[in-house]
Amino acid sequence: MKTGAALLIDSLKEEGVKVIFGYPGGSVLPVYDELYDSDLRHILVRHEQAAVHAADGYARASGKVGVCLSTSGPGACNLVSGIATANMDSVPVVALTGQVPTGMLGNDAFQESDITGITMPVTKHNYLVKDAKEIKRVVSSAFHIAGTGRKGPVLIDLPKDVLTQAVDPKDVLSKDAELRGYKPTLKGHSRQIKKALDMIYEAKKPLVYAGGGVISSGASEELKEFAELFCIPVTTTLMGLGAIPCDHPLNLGMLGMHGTEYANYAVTECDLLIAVGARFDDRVTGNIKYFAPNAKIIHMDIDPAEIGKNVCPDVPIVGDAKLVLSELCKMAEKKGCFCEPWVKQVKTWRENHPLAIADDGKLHPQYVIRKLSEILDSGGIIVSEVGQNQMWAAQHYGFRRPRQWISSGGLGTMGFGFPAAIGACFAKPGETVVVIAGDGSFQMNIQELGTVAQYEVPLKMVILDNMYLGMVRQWQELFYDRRYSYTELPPVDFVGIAKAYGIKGMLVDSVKEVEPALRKAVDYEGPYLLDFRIEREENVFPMVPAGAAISEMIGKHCKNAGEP
Ligand SMILES: Cc1ncc(C[n+]2csc(CCOP(=O)(O)OP(=O)(O)O)c2C)c(N)n1
Repeated sequence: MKTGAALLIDSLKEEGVKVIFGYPGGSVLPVYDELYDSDLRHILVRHEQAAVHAADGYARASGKVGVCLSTSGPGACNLVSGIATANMDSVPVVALTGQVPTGMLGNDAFQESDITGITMPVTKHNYLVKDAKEIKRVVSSAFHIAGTGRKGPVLIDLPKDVLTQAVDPKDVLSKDAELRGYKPTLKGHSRQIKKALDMIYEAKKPLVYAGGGVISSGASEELKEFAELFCIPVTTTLMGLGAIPCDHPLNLGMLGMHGTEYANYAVTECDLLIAVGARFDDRVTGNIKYFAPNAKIIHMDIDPAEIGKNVCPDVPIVGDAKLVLSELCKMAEKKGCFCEPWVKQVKTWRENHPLAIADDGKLHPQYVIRKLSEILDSGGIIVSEVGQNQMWAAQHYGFRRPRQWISSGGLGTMGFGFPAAIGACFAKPGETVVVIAGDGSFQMNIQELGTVAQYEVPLKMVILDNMYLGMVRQWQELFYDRRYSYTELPPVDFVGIAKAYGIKGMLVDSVKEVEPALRKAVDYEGPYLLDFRIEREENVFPMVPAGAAISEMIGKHCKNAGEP
């Protein structure tokens, strides 16, 4: 006989799980008891929100499904922001939650919460298991759903009596990932692909707009091949950074609210927009009425629900980006650069409107990021928090490959970056992992310094410390007449806090210290925290004000990045 908890551990191992991030409590004690002598690695975080973000970071860095575990009630509820974060960015996570015994469901029992009900809108799918015989089947289906098609989080709620229920192995329902009604379309329709090709041949000013779908489908080689085949410039979303190397001649960097000037001009001028694994998010399109106003649109996406949601494409193609792009390349007859004047025009924009960085002897965050990029030779894994720090990192770090950039794009969850970076360290043990944080975001999950210390996670923590909730302050400066309502934060001795956990750190407040400090942190074997006291009222430019067209950027190519 085997208990439900033992079957759960067996099933996780069968799915190839090596590490899970979690936090115990009464209703999951049977699972923790099984973990006690299991060779599955469990990482004890300090808050359940960190467990799900760590599982998410693990998934984004590795391409595998990340797993987290919590108890019922408050533990499960603490997962919600993290599940919603993974959902918005289509990240494969399996969240396991304990639940009160089945006989008490619906009674408002101690630590009961209807977590399947609560997470229904923010999971790809969820399960409440009522019989231990089903555990294997449910776990295998959950992994299949999380990691295929448009990826996403799946929650499995496990009542305590199900975890303790003894089952005869012969009664265990066999795992069966063939789910009726769940069949993602992977191959693009050949007639649509042919139509897309005709449209590409007719275009004079084509542009690729690549999103996170390219990264999650592992399509970046195909994207490069496709762009090079026809010589089409590529702009990426925040989630698509790394899909094409930063120094590729056709790469225009990020578009949208804090995108490069040249990418936003290119979108506004193009006559054909080829969206690949991107969802026309409002942070990208600005006022959608003026987004790509002259362009026909080809939209490739694995999720049919994305097609026509925000824009109506001329050619929709439902399918996996990797397969669709390679099919496009295969079916192409006419190849080569047939839009030379356009490519030249884009190049001129790029040369004339570079991203600005001030050179006045003060400590600017962009400089810190560029130095980091230089020191790591644009390598490593960069995880950001949310706010200005995120946008500076996105703009100024030179990403070369997919899964090198991890950031909460869709939900913009402060407190995501630090635990997600811990997850990335477990996913990629040999890599240098750096979290870039604002002082506000870092304090949202600062307790995870305990996890970093306990497991000697060799994470490098870079805090761009402006003693403000910087991005909100920037909006108050620009759109609320500098009325800084509740966005100032008092100085914090982050180095002292790190020290209290036994972690090394250094405060940096001058330009000349930046490079040696970064080198010291990177060369150090264990975790290291750097607190950069940056120019307090630095802004992120260019910026498209909310509701404006993306061609209407403020703070354009001014030498001093501090002035709009
Ligand atoms: C959980 C959560 N609460 C509130 C916000 C709204 N918000 C977006 S950016 C930001 C300020 C971030 O400040 P900080 O982490 O110090 O970074 P900075 O912008 O200064 O780099 C806030 C409050 C959010 N994104 N997430």
